[in-house]
Amino acid sequence: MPVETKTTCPYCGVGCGVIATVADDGVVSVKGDPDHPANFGRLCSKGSALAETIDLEGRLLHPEISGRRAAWDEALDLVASSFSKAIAEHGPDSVAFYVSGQLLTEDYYLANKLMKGFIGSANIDTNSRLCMSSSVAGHRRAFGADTVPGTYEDMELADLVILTGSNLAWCHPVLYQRLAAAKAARPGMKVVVIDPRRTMSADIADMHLAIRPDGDVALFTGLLAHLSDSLAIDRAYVQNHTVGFDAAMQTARAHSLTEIAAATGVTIAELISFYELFERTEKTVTCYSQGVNQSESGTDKVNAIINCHLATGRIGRPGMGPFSLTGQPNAMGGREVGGLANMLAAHMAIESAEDRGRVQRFWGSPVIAQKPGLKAVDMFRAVADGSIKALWIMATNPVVSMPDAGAVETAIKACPFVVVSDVMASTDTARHAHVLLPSLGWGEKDGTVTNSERRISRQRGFLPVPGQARADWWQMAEVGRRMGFGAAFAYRNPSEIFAEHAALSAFENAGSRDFDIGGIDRDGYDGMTPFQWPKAEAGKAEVTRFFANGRFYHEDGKARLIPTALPQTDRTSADYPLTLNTGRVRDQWHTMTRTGKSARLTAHIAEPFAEFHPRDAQALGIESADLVELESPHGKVLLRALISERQARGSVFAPMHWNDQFASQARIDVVVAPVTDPHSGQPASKNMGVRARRFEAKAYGFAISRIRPDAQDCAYWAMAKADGGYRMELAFAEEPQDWTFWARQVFGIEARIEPLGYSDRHTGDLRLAFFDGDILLAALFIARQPVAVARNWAISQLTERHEDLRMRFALVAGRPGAGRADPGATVCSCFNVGVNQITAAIREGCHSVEAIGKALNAGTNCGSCRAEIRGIIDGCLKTAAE
Ligand SMILES: Nc1nc2c(c(=O)[nH]1)N[C@H]1C(S)=C(S)[C@@H](COP(=O)(O)OP(=O)(O)OC[C@H]3O[C@@H](n4cnc5c(=O)[nH]c(N)nc54)[C@H](O)[C@@H]3O)O[C@H]1N2
Ligand SMILES: Nc1nc2c(c(=O)[nH]1)N[C@H]1C(S)=C(S)[C@@H](COP(=O)(O)OP(=O)(O)OC[C@H]3O[C@@H](n4cnc5c(=O)[nH]c(N)nc54)[C@H](O)[C@@H]3O)O[C@H]1N2
Ligand code: SF4
Ligand SMILES: [Mo]
Repeated sequence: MPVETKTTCPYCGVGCGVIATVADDGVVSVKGDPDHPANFGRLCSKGSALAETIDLEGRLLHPEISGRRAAWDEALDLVASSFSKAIAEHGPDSVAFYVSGQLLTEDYYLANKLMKGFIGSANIDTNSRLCMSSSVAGHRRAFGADTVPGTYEDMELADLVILTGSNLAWCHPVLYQRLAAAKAARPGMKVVVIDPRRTMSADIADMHLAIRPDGDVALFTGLLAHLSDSLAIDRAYVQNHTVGFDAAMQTARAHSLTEIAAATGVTIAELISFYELFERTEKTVTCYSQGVNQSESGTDKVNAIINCHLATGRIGRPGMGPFSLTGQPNAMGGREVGGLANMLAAHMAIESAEDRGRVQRFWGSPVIAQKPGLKAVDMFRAVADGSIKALWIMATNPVVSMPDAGAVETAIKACPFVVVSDVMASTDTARHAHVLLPSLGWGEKDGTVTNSERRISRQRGFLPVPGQARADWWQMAEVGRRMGFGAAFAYRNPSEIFAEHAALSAFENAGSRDFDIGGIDRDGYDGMTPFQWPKAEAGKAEVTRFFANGRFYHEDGKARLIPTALPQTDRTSADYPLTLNTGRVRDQWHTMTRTGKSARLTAHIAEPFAEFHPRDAQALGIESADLVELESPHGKVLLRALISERQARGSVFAPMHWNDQFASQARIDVVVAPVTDPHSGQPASKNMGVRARRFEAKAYGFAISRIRPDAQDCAYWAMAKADGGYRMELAFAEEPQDWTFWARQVFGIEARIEPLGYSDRHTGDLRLAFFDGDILLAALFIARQPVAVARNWAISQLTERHEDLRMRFALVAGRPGAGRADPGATVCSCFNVGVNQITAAIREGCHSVEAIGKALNAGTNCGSCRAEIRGIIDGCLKTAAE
């Protein structure tokens, strides 16, 4: 009998419920959980592909010490003794944990407890510093606590939804679909997208404001002034529940509309129509994500937005409110346990002696951290200057994701003792660990996560424990025990940890703190169904929104409006004249350690790229598919040029995902400066001066290979998983002396296998294929220009049997045989439908997303590609009309 397990998706903060089924033969399949209130059965492309990412290829399956296999006891003893020694010799602040919003709440709770209550330092910070900390700081300034007031349903109930600095269609796809469905059902609803790029999210927008980088403070400060001029202020709410209105207003009034237009790059006409729309629409939700948080003015952006909602009393009521969309599956859980260096557990404040005393009493701990610890960027600076002697990195890959990643890598390499807990054996960070600890991954581990709307759901294991992997909480508890804190870390399972976490949330609370889940069913951990906090009392009807009736968490119970001065936003200079913006693509997750395993997900975008406006590209002499070097004072990357009108002039966009496991030189954070927001310490990952230059390649290449290629001596390579093997893009500054020899090395071809080849001295074209009987082992296509071979067709040859010589020659000719059209780059990853198939269907009369769905199935499963399909249709029809 197949066994079904209800669990939660391990990717984004939407927190979709997943049903995983293990069939009798052990094969796993996943589908959306129709009963889960985040997704009601939907999943996006990444969630739908989860079953393709749980194989054991590349997994770390046993502890390692300095690269050799070790027993758990030896590894844990070494970690505990190294940390204890550093603390004894240099004090508690000489050690640090760098953890992650992808830990489960139980793991996170223990890491925080060990560091703040037992080691006695607050040097625990997390990748949430790079992600949500400006929202946390903004919330705390405005509300007195890190509270997200609204719920997902508010986005469906609103008459106006503003997406600022959020590419919802690609980054919170199921929420985007809920929004699109609500708008389709109620066409009067308006959507405004505020983003320097015209992203896929703009597909459903009534208005797209192509804001200048970091223009948000100006935009919302201007809005506040407009609301006051047009008498849209809710005087009673402001009077009864807020402080600081006059000061905020004074700052807002300091700028004319002309100044706001200049600072935002948005025309006065557009500004007025946006401001008037906001003014007249009471039910407004403003959603924001990294375009807001990851900025030198990130916290001010958050407060500038919240100011407008407080001033109009549009908060905490159905269909209204500011809404911070969290990125990671457990960014919220991490905030609940106080995983940031400047927080205490259960939303208590490290600055407050009373709170510190309370947490210490509850834990019965020997010490409690007295002051905030080092925030991520400062933490790695302290690693670099030698003041951190022992560092434990868990569930994050800072050598890829931290700004100034080159310096971070150097710091980690020089650190006397580095522990990395990960699920994968080789990552850019793991390669520098002294001790590597194998963790349980999704589908194996058990615990809870909290999504963007404060909903706590269970992640449940349904797979056998692979090798010697162990849960992250267990690793923390074992080290705690070995450091001499046995009694406080004697947990047998995550359920006991969760019960303690819930009890702390209720401890001496009585309504004084927002986070209270004291009312959970203590025996119900295994059967827990998703619930939203607060849940102070068992069984009581849930209050799912905060602040409709005031009652904020500052001492006087009032919210704060914060004056937000216009920041300096231009980071370009004569030497670095372009603005670099970085972010995400639809089908990859962060540093690709998991999504990079799925050929289907990789097919959407298989290479790292730099996206330019056509006129900038022209001025730089860059053509589509050229390679381009991006450079800042911190470092350099080499990426494929992508030219599109979606990009604003003067700026370039590059994805954050690619790293040394997948490309030669594409870690974009090597280029990003370690500049941070002064309030939150969050890095400004989206506004950076760079210069771009076309890369002169002597030759370009494309290759497919049955085994993972080991690229050598080439300036550029980018590798991706493909059905039946790997695909690789290549470029050479110098041509190898002997292509056949080169190919044999890179693709591991035995000497007995003779190549089938074709070369044209005149054009420089060269093709080589290696067959073992009728099986294709590898093929290499070389040209002086970017190689024009049909990629998906070539890849399909890896799973084809090449029985006769004609078929083998067709491959070397680099052309699909008769009757075998090339599907083109994948658009729909659920049904593997390529762009050429879609354009063919459009030519045959399918002029809507629905018609394409009927003809090709594309867009009918997860729906993540619907915006792209619409774009292709619009493009084709426009071309046809011209
Ligand atoms: N597919 C996919 N989904 C993900 C993730 C992933 O890796 N892949 N990661 C998850 C995580 S951890 C996070 S944090 C979220 C992030 O989700 P998002 O924040 O939606 O994603 P980003 O692409 O980082 O940035 C969003 C947008 O901000 C815009 N932007 C840049 N500068 C500015 C500015 O000054 N003002 C405004 N208004 N906009 C600006 C960018 O052009 C970009 O389109 O995604 C989550 N979901
Ligand atoms: N330039 C630029 N940089 C950015 C961003 C940006 O927009 N632009 N975004 C920032 C943001 S918002 C974020 S959230 C970060 C994300 O950056 P990271 O956190 O560095 O990225 P991930 O790839 O998610 O890293 C997670 C690691 O944990 C491992 N892992 C997976 N599951 C488990 C588990 O259960 N236990 C353990 N121990 N390990 C596990 C994975 O294999 C992987 O190595 O990047 C930040 N960096
Ligand atoms: S939207 Fe996609 S990635 Fe996010 S939780 Fe849902 S299925 Fe997972
Ligand atoms: Mo994030």
